[in-house]
Amino acid sequence: AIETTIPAQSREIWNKHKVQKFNTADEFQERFISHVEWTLARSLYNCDDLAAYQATSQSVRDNLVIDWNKTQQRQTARDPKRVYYLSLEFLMGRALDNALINMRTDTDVRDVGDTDETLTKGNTSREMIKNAMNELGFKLEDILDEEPDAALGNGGLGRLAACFVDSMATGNYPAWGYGLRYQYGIFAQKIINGYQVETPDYWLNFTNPWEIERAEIQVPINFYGYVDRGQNEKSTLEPSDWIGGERVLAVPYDMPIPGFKTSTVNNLRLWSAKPTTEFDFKKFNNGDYKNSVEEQQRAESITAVLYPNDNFLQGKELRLKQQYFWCAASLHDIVRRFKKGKRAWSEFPDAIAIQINDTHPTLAIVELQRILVDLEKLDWHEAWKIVTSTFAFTNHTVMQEALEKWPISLLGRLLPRHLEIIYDINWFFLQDVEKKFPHDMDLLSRVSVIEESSQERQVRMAYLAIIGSHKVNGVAELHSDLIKTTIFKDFVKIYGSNKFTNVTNGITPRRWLKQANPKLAQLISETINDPEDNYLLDMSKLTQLSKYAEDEKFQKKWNDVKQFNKQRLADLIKKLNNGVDIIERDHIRNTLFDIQVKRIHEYKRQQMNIFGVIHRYLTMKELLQSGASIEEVVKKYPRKVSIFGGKSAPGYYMAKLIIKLINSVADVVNNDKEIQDLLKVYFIPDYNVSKAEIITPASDLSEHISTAGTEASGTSNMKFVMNGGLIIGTVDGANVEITREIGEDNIFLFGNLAENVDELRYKHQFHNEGVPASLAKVLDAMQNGAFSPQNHSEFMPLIDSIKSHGDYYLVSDDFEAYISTQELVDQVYHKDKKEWLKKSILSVANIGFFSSDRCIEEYADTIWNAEPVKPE
Ligand code: T68
Repeated sequence: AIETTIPAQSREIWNKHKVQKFNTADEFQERFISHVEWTLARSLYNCDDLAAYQATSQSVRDNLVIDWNKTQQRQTARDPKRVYYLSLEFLMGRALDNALINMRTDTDVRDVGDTDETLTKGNTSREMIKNAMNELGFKLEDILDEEPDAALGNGGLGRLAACFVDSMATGNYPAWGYGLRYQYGIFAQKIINGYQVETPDYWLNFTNPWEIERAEIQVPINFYGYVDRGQNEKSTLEPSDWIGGERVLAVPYDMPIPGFKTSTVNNLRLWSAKPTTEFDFKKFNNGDYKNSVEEQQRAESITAVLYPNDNFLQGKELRLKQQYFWCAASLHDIVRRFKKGKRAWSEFPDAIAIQINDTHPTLAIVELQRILVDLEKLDWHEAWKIVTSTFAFTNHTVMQEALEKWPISLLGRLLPRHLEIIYDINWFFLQDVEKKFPHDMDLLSRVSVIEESSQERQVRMAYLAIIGSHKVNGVAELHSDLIKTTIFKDFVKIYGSNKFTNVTNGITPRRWLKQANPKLAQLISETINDPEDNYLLDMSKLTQLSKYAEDEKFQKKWNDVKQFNKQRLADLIKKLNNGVDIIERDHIRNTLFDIQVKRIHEYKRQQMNIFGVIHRYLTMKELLQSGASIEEVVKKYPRKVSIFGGKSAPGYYMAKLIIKLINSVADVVNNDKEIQDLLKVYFIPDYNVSKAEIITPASDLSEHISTAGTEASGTSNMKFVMNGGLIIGTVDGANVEITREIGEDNIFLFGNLAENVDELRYKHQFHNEGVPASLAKVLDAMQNGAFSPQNHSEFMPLIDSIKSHGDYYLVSDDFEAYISTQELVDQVYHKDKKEWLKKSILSVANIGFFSSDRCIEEYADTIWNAEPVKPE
């Protein structure tokens, strides 16, 4: 039984007034209006789209909260093993449309004017709300557009966490996400004169209807201070007092996470920093009132802003503060919940699994050890066994510059007790290693959590995460293999290879198919005769599409959906381009949409893509100048638009220069009358989740062309294929498994393999063999100012990186293969449309493996040992 302070005789009254979900359009409208009047204090006379969005969201949230409460009660009563997903980033995007798709109502959803016969049983409430909104005088599409993205993440890692909470709720897992409630998410990107300019993303401007503040919960978090072990020189392994210097409060904000076709609603708990109500009276009495208030205000800065780096470490003190603040608050919460069950500490790992999303939450490992030893007085080794059986660690990168390391001096000052614990963890670990591999001093220094070689001694967070976890996983097969043979090789030797495993990433088909591509979702559900969209839960059902791959009638419908989505993207581009069309309406149908949208990074090689565009442009011009007719040019280079999008870290010079180059090339190419609109280039500013929902369904081709071995997985590759786009890509990350699933005939792979990268880099370092002629043509044009007439040297750093600085990302090694593969793409797309459509259909038919539901099931079975808790 669940505890309550309400006396038994009062229950009847509570039950009599039990809150109810809206189930019909009429009930929704009533709820909507009451929120307009009571929650927003507005009325019929001043309800604009924004207010309508807020009232709709509040109404939907009411329904979710009812299920949220029931879910929490059910989970408390059944007391299953709980899963906690710790991630510094949750790139959620918008919530309303997703909630409408996922939300269940208690009874069948009754549309306006529905009769018993027309009732769609158990389908989503989206259509019903749409009609109900119409009757109220609003268009659902406009209302949805009012919602700001919850952009609390940088890229793939943050979006993965968002897909995971969706799938954990859908799979009925008793699982919570823990993160930070940044007041500013990832910056908004403006393009001014071709350059990226960052502007703040103050997403909480108009209050957030999706969050529930739990102001009554305030977890004190300490920083700095010193450790006290009394007079008699106790060991650091014994309970110690950490006397804190600075204290702030952590206040949780909860976001309901509805599962699809289930009434399970899970929780995403985001912490916000607040000053303590304790007040420095000494300062106050000295007349320093202003200063004592200012000190308090500083507390809030901890959760003010998301660090805008993807795959790069910026070792700032405030970032480490964020990490500890969040780890400590989350663990406090988790431990408090565990203690309510009055179970033995030894059962902690049977009750709880904690997954850490990259190394950002590694301090949670140390914090749990501290709680168990210092506060709960457990023996060190007993505590450590509990800790390591509880945690598991996901790695997302092999790139050196992204591996987290914190200077000892900083960590010891901010968290003096934690540093002691880290030393002791390391000491016991190195003892074990020494026992297994006696006298291997090299090995000991290689695997030590403390890096001694650099000028400043540093804590290697990834090693600490490995030592403190029972499983370590990579995010695609190739990547999981690579970490075992490269960065974590020594640890495989020490622990054996069973500790290291793979869980290939996935994406939620609710957002990335049903929500982003309603037309395709409808065609699929009609074709495989699945009106209730059960395929979104069992994506193997998509294989039924295979039999229509060559069916011309079906191909036409398939193509019509793609045309619709391309038109939708063209409309968005027109809007972003000050109302000016980039692609003429009539040409959309026979223009290949070639898209690369993702964070801008040298390893992702947007530079190679734009060099390819330049190559195409120059060659087209040469053909024309040598007297070829436009028809002849079109044969070789059919119509194409190259679309880019993505943010650069604000301090990443080369990435910013790549953005500028793309925009400069666009300027020249788009205004060149001679090539008659056969080639267009466009950089979509401020790429984010809600734009991705429009961009992804519109691709004919998307580019996933990282240097082999650098992209851990990639997830947009999965999204594009799920939406019927083909891929041009390298043999990297999840591209490998995508190829295995959809068949190598249905993907355009090219380039050197990961196993050859070291050798190629070595070659560049010691023998400058120059670049291939095709690339030289491009680089020469750049150097001659073809795209920077005012400043011929503007793009020299990009040229030098290839010609003079070792071409670390191997652009020159892959360029020719890239160009010729692009030409192959052109030929298939324009000469053999049927073949193209067949590839597209077969790709979607076989993409089911990449649902994040499969991924979460693998985590649950092989790492968490957790079971779903199904609603009755
Ligand atoms: C991405 N990593 C991987 N990191 O690059 C991508 N880094 O291959 C993979 O598909 C994805 O993770 C999901 O597994 C990131 O997105 C970051 O954003 C990041 C953030 C902070 C610090 C370092």
